[in-house]
Amino acid sequence: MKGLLRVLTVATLVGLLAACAAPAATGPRITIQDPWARPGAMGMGMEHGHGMSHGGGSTSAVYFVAINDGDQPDVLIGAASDVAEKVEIHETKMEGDVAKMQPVPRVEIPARGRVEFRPRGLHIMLIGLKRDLKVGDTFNLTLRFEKSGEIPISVTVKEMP
Ligand SMILES: [Cu+2]
Repeated sequence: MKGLLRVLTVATLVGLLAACAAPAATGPRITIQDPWARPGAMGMGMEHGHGMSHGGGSTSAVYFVAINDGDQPDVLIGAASDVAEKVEIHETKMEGDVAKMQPVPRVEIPARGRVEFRPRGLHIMLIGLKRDLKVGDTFNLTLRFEKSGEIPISVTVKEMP
């Protein structure tokens, strides 16, 4: 009886230790590196967020590198900013010689991985700018992740490289 009790106690202790250690060791850990946006001007007239290019009009696009140091994936599911009427996750794809943008509902950031948002690839589209975005300006953008929740970032406006 005494032996059985001891085994049970040890088993309970091991179980408790595992339960305590688990939450700290698992989960995604997202950081956003070098967020920047191309310049854009507040515009009147029609939206052309889904045109052939990012040139002109009242749109801009935000680029960065999403890094996940955690041991579980996370998923970017949306973004918001005060500087635009609409903020969407987009991807540019080549169809023959034509670059086409399309909205993307989810972007997975793999465990211990990274995803680059860059010109001619994934980007955060700002549609219907409410103010001019000039080189050197900064503005706030909030990225929404499935597990990590909202991550606010400060974006700097830069000339397209
Ligand atoms: Cu776009």
